[in-house]
Amino acid sequence: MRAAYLKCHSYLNIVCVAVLFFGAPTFMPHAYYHVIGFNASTRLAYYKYAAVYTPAHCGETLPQNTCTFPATLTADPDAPYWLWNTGETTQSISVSSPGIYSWQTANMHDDVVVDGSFTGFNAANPAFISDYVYKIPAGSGTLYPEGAYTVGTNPNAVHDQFTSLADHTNNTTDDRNMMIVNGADVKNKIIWSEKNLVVKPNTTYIFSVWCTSVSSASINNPAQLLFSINNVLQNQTPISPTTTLGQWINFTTTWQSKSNTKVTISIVNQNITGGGNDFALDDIIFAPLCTTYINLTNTVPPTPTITPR
Ligand SMILES: [Ca+2]
Repeated sequence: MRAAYLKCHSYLNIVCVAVLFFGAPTFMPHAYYHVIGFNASTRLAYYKYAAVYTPAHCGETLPQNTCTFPATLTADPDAPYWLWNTGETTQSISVSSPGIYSWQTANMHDDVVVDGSFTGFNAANPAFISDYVYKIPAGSGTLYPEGAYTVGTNPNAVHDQFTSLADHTNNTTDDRNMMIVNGADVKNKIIWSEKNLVVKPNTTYIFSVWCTSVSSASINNPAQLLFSINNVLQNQTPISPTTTLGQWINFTTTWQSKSNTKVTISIVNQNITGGGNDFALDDIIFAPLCTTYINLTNTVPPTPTITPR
């Protein structure tokens, strides 16, 4: 590359514009270059690789280089979640040494759940089945008694003891729906299930759901949820939504499809106490697990000679 646009640190008292390089080294892709010094008499510019910043896509192996540490590694912002091999769960992480890093997420291109965000919910033809009784939203008494659900945008609008809170999807268009549930007093009733979803054999899938409690009574008595795949309960210990109302918590479990080409997935509740046990579900995903690797090296580039225009 013979020309490059250099980003400048604002504290440098130089004019940084498009600079023509003669004999400059090849620049690494996906990296920002920062001018860190300029000598007017020799017309030499000194630069360095800044923090590596490359949204990576599912399944890729990315060679990346930095000459300074710590470096920042950044995963695809559109992924539903990030789990780094360092144990961190933020989109970007800071690392202090070369090595192979990886982040794991669900490959949403192959998500098999139909309308897991409830955005397109159609009461006349829902994409899922439930043992709970569906109630048409009809004011603050809608979700009486226990064992009922509806789909809507505000729990408080369908139960006077539920709180006002927003869904997890946070989409800017269409309905911001969630599944709002008044927990039943019978164990293992299916809250939500989709049947005979087509899956790839010999593939690791992730089953993910976001959940929150929706009533103050649920702070001391939250739901106790279990994942079921092909009628086999996955987690031995029930998982409970947050005790902070409106704070969405993600639960996941992984499953190896082996020779299976179809799968039935369900969410059931173990809590049979009526007071509390009120919750909402959103953004249910069943998708192949995907790991993206970043091979981070540490090479100091040679200093270029520049000639101003
Ligand atoms: Ca939603």
